[in-house]
Amino acid sequence: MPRAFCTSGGSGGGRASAHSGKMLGMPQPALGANQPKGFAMLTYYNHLHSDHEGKVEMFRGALVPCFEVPARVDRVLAELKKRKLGTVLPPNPFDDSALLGVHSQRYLDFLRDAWDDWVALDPANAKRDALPSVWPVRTLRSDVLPANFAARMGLFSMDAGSPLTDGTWDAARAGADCALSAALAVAGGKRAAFALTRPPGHHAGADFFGGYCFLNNAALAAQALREQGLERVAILDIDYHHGNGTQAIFYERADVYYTSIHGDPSTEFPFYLGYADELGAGAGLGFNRNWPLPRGSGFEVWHATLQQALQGIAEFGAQALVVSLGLDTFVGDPIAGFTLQTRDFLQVGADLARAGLPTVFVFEGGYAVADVGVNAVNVLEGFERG
Ligand code: SP5
Ligand code: ZN
Repeated sequence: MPRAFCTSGGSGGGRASAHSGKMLGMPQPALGANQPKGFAMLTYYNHLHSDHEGKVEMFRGALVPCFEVPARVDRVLAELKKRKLGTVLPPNPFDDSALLGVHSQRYLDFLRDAWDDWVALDPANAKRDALPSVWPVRTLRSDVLPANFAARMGLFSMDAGSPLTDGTWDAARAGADCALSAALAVAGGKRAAFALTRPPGHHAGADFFGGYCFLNNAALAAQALREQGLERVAILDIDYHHGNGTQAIFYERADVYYTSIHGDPSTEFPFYLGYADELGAGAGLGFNRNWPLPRGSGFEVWHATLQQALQGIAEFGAQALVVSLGLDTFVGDPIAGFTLQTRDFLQVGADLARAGLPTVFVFEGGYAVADVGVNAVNVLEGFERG
């Protein structure tokens, strides 16, 4: 079945002012006096991000230091301030019920209590990250909630690379507030807003964590835009890794279009999703589009692919755009394989601006810590310059 084309394309005919706002837990009205309309970037900064600080992740049979570190976001914040790119605000608080449009109740209950449950196993665990070591793969049951904590960790996760720590819930929860705040600002008339947060989100599914992600911030932003009345929302995922969680959350829906440019999953994390033949299912058939590229791809091919992804978004007739902004496409990234240069990110921002859509940027990956601030802010500045 072909995509349901809506030729109106481009920006905003159906711009919903913050009407009805039926999302559970959404404060109303969406915008306060401290949230100016207009063009300058509005950044919602997760002030609790450093509460989540994993020590180690499993790699090739060894526990190695985490790549996903607090300094990543510190660098972006410092660069935003240095270049005076718009306003930085703390997020507005939302009730936990605002997460239920994306995540399952039983996963949220698990995640909220996981650290206490881990320490209850053994007080010495307070000094150790929690990592899963057993999973319910094919033929095993995932409908029964195990009493055993290790078994619950496996039930609600996809890898052993995403340590759960003392502050994981608080940090991820405040990050979700940043994404929801950014979405409401954009629904209320801002051209663009940026959720500057970690842990990242796009690998997290409705009921699992993994790939350093716990709550799916981009999915929460897209769902919030829908619930604010925007009928067609597109998610463009430009992290090096396929956003398996985001894709899965919207795979059977026609109202949220997911498209991603990423390393070929046959060799790159998350391995088990992200192929070009994944086009959506049921009502969502035709509303998912993947652009896997070989490890080693450079800006020329990446940039040409971006134009194709943006064309898909225009043909869908998106009224708003959520960008999963990973900077791990950078040539210097320690865990990824594309070769984008720092200057290329200015061009990426300009291309995104040409889509002409109200845009929520959500910070995802990018592990070249010394460069991630400049690279991220280059995208935002390129966008603002248009
Ligand atoms: C949000 C995001 O970008 N998540 C990426 C998760 C990737 N996890 C797998 C990392 C594999 C680490 N490989 C280490 C290579 C060291 N040379
Ligand atoms: Zn990534």
